[in-house]
Formats: sequence, structure tokens, C-alpha cells
Amino acid sequence: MKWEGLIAQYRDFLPVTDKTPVITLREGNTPFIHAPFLSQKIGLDVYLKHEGTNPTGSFKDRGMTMAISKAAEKKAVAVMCASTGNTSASAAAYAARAKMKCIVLIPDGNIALGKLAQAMIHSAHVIAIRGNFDEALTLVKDITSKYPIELVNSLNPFRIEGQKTAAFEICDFLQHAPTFHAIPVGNAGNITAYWKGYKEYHQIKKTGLPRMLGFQAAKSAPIVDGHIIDKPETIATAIRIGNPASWKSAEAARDESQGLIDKVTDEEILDAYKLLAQKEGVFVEPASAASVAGVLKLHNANFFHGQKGSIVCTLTGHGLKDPNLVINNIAQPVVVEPTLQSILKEIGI
Ligand code: AN7
Repeated sequence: MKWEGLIAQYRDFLPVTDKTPVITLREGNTPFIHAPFLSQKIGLDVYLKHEGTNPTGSFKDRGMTMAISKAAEKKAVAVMCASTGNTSASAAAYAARAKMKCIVLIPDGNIALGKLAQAMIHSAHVIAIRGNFDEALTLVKDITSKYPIELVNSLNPFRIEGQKTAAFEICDFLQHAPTFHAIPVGNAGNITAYWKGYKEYHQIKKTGLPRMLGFQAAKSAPIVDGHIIDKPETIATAIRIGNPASWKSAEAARDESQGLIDKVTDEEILDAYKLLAQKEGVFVEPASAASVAGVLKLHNANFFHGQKGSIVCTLTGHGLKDPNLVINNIAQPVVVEPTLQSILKEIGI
């Protein structure tokens, strides 16, 4: 099959016309990977939707191809976003392609190195604020409401439209919806988008509906705790968000699907992060491992007991986004002299 990007593939489900210039990096069509270790452990078929293989290394490209195409349609010259990293990387790439100016606000010191490098090389105007993501988003909303700059955070409805196509791909692969869909929750755009996608596909193709399982980081869990978190913390900087923009629609996805939104500790996130790499061969960034951490937490609480079918975990971003985490916190190579003897000794022969 020839894959020309998700707008071409799912045009009938998207708000585009012949007048929409399609700005694409051929995003989407990401690997849908069976996870044998997790499947055996949990007793249901577990699949990983590896969104880290999108062109800029995260699921944000699905929303950005739509947001930037629609911005190009209205002849916008500049776009702006607040970001914990991946949105800025994606916006910078698609804006470069569309010859638009891209301005990003990031929380100083709290975005992964790879993401910052991406925004810089695509020549976005990167402004680091001495504050967190929530403060950055408030500023961006204010500025884009007053000046002719397109907002490309997931408050932009075209972002959600693009991101919903991941649910279509899953249903196309399985020929029906999974029983459960597990997903990290930060600003809560993606859980909103998947649920919209599942509902729309079900209406037309009768693919069924999953129960949505969303997971926030324990110290950045406003939806679970029921109040705004002023100073969110977590090693998973991508989801270090205390006041999600799509809070209400995430709750709607949870309730309509008879699902849940729970929280996972940094320790649980790191355990899942290592498990994915070491047992399934899939390297993701820590925020992405929150979906698997959550599934393991529910498994340990017997949540899946007596259930049948499949669990799909969205892995939202690639592990190479945040290489420092591995080198500084997990492992480093041993260093030896360049002799046969020292190497044989090291490998225990
Ligand atoms: C890897 O880039 O909010 O719940 O500014 O990068 O839709 O926000 C990133 C979010 C999960 C959470 N996993 O998704 C940003 C940003 C990764 C992410 C999320 C993000 P949402």
C-alpha cells in the first residue's frame, strides 16, 4: 500500500477540502506491535501503538499535519504553542515545511534535550520561561487571541481531528476496536482525540468501542486528584502538566467509555520504561511508558481478571527524545583496556 500521510488516508473523516494545502511528512501508519511478554503476564492480548516512529518522533505529528495545513489554508504566516517539548518539535518541523514562522514557549530546564534540539534546528523562535507548562499555555492563549498568530496547541480543534486517526488505524488493523485502550494523559488532548476517533469509526464501520484507561503522573495528576496542581512534578517531563486544557473532554472520554483515569508514580513509570526496552525491544520516552505502567498497576490490582480480548497501549514518543535519562539514571558502559584479556574477563569467559 502506498502511504501518503494520514490526511490522504482518512480524508473522508477530516475537515479538509480541495482548497486545503496538505502539509505532510507522511506521518501516521505507525507500527502496531504485539507485546508477547506483557500479553503473557496480563492474560489478554497487549499491543503497542508506537507513535514514536512518526517523522518527528511523537504522536504530535498527527495533529500538526492538520493544524498546519488548516493554518496554510487561511494563509497564516505564524504559529505559536506552549510545549513540554514534543508539540514544539512537531510544530517547528511542519511550520518550516509550510514556510511559516514558529514561536514556542517552553518551561526552562524541563524539556528533554532531543526535543529542544529539534525545535532549534527547525529554526523555531524558542523562548524558555521561568515557569511551567501551564503558565506558558496561559501566555500563548493570551497572545494568539490578540495577534494574528495561529494557536497550534491541542485547543486548536484541528489537532484533535488529526490525532483521532490513530484510533482508525488500530480499528483497521484489528478489524474492530480493542477491549481496552491505555494512554498517558498530560494536557488531555490525545485521550480526547482517540475517543472521538473510536466513536466516529464505530458510527460508520460498527467497530465497537474500547474502555479508555488514562494515566497521569502521580505528582501531576489534576484529573485524578480533582484539582489544579500548581507545581506539578515528574520525571516524565512531557506530562508535567497541572491544569490540562482538555480536562472536561478527558473526563467525558473516561465516563462515556466506562473507563478510568488513574495515576502512576515515577518509579512505576521507570519500571515500565525499562520493561518495554528490555522485554519487548521498544524504546520510548518516560511519559509514554505511563500507559504500560498503568496497565501493570491495574493488573496487580486484579482489574483485568476474567476479562477477554485486547489492550492497546499508546506509546506516545520515542526513547531517543530523552537519552540523558538512560545515561544519567539507568546505565553506562563499562570502560576497559583495549586488550583481549580485559574483554574476556569482562564478559566472564
Ligand atoms: C510523549 O508537547 O503537552 O494528554 O507540549 O509529549 O495529549 O497532552 C506533550 C504531551 C504524552 C500527553 N506523551 O498527551 C507538549 C505536550 C508524550 C507527550 C503526552 C505528551 P496529551
